[in-house]
Amino acid sequence: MLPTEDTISAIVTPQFPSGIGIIRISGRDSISIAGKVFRSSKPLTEYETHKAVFGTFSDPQKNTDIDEGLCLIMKGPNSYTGEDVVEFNLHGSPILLREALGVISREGARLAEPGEFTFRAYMNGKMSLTQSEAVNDLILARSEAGMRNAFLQMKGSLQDRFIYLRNNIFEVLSNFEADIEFPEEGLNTITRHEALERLDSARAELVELADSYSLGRKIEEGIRIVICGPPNSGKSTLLNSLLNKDRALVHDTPGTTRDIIEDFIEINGAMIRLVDTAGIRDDAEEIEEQGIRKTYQSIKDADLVLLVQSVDFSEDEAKILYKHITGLITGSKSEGIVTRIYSKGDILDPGRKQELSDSIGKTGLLISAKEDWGISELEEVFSRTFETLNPADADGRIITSLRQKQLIESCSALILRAIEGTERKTPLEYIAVDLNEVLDSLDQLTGLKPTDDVYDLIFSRFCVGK
Ligand SMILES: Nc1nc2c(ncn2[C@@H]2O[C@H](COP(=O)(O)OP(=O)(O)OP(=O)(O)O)[C@@H](O)[C@H]2O)c(=O)[nH]1
Ligand SMILES: [Mg+2]
Repeated sequence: MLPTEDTISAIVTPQFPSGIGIIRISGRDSISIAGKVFRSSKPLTEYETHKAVFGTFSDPQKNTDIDEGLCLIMKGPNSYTGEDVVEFNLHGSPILLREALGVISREGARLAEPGEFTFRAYMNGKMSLTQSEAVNDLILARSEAGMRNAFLQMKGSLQDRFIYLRNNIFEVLSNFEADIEFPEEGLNTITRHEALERLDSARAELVELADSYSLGRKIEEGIRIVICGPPNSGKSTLLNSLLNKDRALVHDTPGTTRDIIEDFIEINGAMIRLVDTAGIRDDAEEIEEQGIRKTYQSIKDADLVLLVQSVDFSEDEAKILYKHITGLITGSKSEGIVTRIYSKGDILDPGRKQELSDSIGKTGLLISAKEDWGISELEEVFSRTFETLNPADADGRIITSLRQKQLIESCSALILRAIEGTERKTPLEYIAVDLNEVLDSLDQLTGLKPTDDVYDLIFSRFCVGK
């Protein structure tokens, strides 16, 4: 565990040339250290808290001025960390900022470890563990959906649910304990039946939360959309067109793409991982064959498969391929996961184009990557796929941390055992043990009961300066 008594400091903005760069100091000596390195019209201690002060940042030992800028003093506990915090807004030169940080550290502030400011915020009760985890998710968010989920969790959406669940279970447990200690006195305020109902609903919510993890990963890592089909059908051209850049080689030789090519786009707030694959055919040579095996694996892992076939491709062969591909996808998700894309629509004359478009109806999509039509309709298909995966009312209650998932799963397993025990009329003492363990796990989740490895487990993964 890191010490929390000393004063720490770091550059908190990215280190490349920019308009402004910020250095933060936190800890009990932060204002006195700031007073040694920053000159303004009156001593820093005489300013009110949360007031920006203009002045000169200098090196007191060398007696040289380094920069002009603002100094913001935030006295604890009304600061990010809960301690006295000082932030300098200087010019965003990495060399200048490093020199200024060197001066601050020489005057007594230790260089902060990754995530140490947020660690202190947690240790000082400014935020819970789930909120701290959300801070990092917010910084690392790669899509609007991820950002929104993280923001709501940082504001406490998940925390509130855990507290609600804890209160519910605590009440059930208190009733059971009253029954154990004073069985004659009828102290319990809720019936067995009510207790069971509460445990059931707590468990249902925990199961839902644990299940949201796979969506949480998808929001962070992107939903997987796999482009597959026969060689030369225009898969790589479609990839490039969606990405708006020349990511993959395109050539009229069948078998141009032999390996998996991945890239990301954000569409309507959703992060999408596009996967281009080697064309599928029977008579492939050995290297191509290896590529096709990778294609099959990608299809199995996909959230949506685009089966791309040129409009002049034989419909009989296309049907066989469609069957083959849907056959690769097992389980409940095979429904509606494969969308047929009829590519190179531009090679058809207008009459034939209309005819084909009518016959496809809603079973697929006619596009031309060359002439750039049908692409926005395809993007709408992506958005719909994301929406079906991401229920709109789940805002802020999609978990993204494996730590949380494991603790939630252990809670729900213990509650299930308590429910079964209650139903079987197991002695309440045994059930109380399980419920106590649930409370313990919930406290580890929220951080109410800090464990020794909490810094290593959570905060060390943050960037320096957060
Ligand atoms: N007319 C027309 N030609 C296209 C279109 N899209 C792709 N092509 C052409 O079709 C050929 C094959 O394109 P690719 O994108 O390399 O096809 P692929 O499916 O990735 O092929 P493999 O990687 O070999 O499996 C190239 O000559 C492209 O220029 C389109 O929308 N219209
Ligand atoms: Mg290709």
